[in-house]
Amino acid sequence: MHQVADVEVAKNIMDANKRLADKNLKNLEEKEIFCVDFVGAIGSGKTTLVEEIIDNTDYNIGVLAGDVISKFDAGRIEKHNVPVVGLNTGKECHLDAHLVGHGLEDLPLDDLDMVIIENVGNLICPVDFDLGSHLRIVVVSVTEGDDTVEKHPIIFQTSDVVVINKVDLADAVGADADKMVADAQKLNPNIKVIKSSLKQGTGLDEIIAVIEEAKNNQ
Ligand SMILES: Nc1nc2c(ncn2[C@@H]2O[C@H](COP(=O)(O)OP(=O)(O)OP(=O)(O)O)[C@@H](O)[C@H]2O)c(=O)[nH]1
Ligand SMILES: [Mg+2]
Repeated sequence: MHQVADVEVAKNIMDANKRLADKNLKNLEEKEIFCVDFVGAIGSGKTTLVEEIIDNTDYNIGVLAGDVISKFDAGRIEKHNVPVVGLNTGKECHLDAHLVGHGLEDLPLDDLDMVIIENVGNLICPVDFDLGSHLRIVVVSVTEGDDTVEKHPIIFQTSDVVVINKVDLADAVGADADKMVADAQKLNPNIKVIKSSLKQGTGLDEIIAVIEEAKNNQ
């Protein structure tokens, strides 16, 4: 009996989140704003990637930066002179569409053509929570171990692009980045896979090109 109730609660939460995600997407599309959300492991390079995209494109970008309790990432992004809202999840390990909806209210949407959302670092919890974006990019790095992709299949099956970052450190940590590429492609034949070293500047052009293409096809 208890089990049935648990499933119902989870289903209701998912349904409510989906409705709010659809509302966020409609709100963004009415203003012709493209939205990309970054998920990925803790420390994999999500904020670094957001910073690089801001600095290397001409889009009018606004950012929603998710963090559990701090505003560290929002503070970093603010230094790049773009509007940013820090979203604290408290004890939660993921953003949800409700929080994102409120974050969007605090961005100057009329001045923007792109919104970037950085989720809390986690490869499991964000999976079930659509936020209303057009493109989901999952960022992992070789320093998490080259078995990271095969151990967390669902996030790679539900994302559009995977960035395998910190390839400059692959030899140092004994990780095989090409294994991670193959694992991602096996889990999701439709996923676009990009290897990068944001530290050394490799892979960034390809990531920006993928975002640009998705934006043009919006
Ligand atoms: N060696 C190396 N370090 C990198 C690379 N990309 C990012 N870093 C470093 O990795 C650390 C974590 O990067 P962040 O961008 O803060 O990672 P994050 O995914 O936003 O982290 P959380 O938001 O805490 O989950 C920072 O010290 C970055 O400078 C890379 O390609 N190579
Ligand atoms: Mg970050």
